[in-house]
Amino acid sequence: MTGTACALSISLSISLVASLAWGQVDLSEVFAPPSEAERAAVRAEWAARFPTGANWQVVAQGMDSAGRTVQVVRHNIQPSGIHYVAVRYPTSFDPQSTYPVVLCLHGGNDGVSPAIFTSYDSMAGTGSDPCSGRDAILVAPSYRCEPVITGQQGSFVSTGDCTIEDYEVDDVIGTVSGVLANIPAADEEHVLGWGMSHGGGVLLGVLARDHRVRAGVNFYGPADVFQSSSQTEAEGLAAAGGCDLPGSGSWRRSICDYLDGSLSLENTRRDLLRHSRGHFVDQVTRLDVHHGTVDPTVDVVQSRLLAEHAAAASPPLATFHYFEYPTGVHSIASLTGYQPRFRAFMCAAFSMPATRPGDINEDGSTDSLDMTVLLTAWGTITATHRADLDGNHTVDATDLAILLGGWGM
Ligand SMILES: [Ca+2]
Ligand SMILES: [Ca+2]
Repeated sequence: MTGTACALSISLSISLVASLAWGQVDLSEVFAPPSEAERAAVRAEWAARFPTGANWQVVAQGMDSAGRTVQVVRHNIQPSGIHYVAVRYPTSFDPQSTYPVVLCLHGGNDGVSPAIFTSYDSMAGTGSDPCSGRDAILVAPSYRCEPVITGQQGSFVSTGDCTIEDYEVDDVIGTVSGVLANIPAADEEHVLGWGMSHGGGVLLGVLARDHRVRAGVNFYGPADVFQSSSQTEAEGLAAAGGCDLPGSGSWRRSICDYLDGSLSLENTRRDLLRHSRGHFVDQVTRLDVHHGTVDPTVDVVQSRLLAEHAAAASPPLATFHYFEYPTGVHSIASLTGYQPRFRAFMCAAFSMPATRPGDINEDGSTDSLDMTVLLTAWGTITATHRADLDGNHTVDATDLAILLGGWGM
């Protein structure tokens, strides 16, 4: 082949790839169900990422209208750098006492303000604790590259690359580490959370990866994009011929990179799986899910699939409920009747019993069911498996010893 012909051939093949990527394309290959090997690869990547916070510093402080202390805290999470979190302390906070910790995970990509605590108050009905008399420490982390926005004291923008897939989950895990290390009154046996939309999806990731967070309520978060409505949407993006999408949390951006030719099929599917935490719900202990049937932003089918994954989990989750709302759209207020359910969940979570040694599935006893889970996972190297009882990232003899030590309890 002559040099000119060779150059022409390369040019032709490049333009063919580009012209094939956009337009009327069939993305079935991208959205085919994930394999166990793909799940294991994502788990392994998550296991290598279990950030801890450092240099916890209060950078702003004030009181809300009820006299509760609200802080903005700056700490370091590697490798993103500086991360900001809003914290609200209970009424008449006693540092010698202990309080549950409630993570409040916002939707969107535009940051968070202490107003999310007021939203939680109205959801819970009577302040931060609807029933048990225990007030809570509320924690609202930003996601990397976003601000914590306060009225009078300005905005505090977290550093980091907001276009990295699913690292906002790392930011929340690092926040949990920071809270437990720096607020002695935080009750490590009662860390729970709720999130909406993007924050609901983040919550699912946190619950699957960080077993210190023992209970959560997900309002219409993305849970499984390996289904036809996501494929149809992606093919619509391809047909439209271009993307202009925000940063963190969007599987759609990975599709755009795939269509641009900058992301391989394997890596595109990996990104989609990182956003499809329904495939990891077998690692979750207590979860409630609320979704409106006519949600125009996150298709209700995602929560239906999440419910299917939860029903298939072995051993089953300690508690799981899925609530669907016929006229519900993409707002909590539109989910008519959610409040009593939300309050009941929070009441139960505020008073959930401490974990028993070796009780992997948290059903109240350490027995052959837990042994089966442990032996099935034997040798797994992971930070994300419930059977890793001592948290050394491997399911091994030390975990077996813990289980046997708790046998029959
Ligand atoms: Ca058990
Ligand atoms: Ca272990």
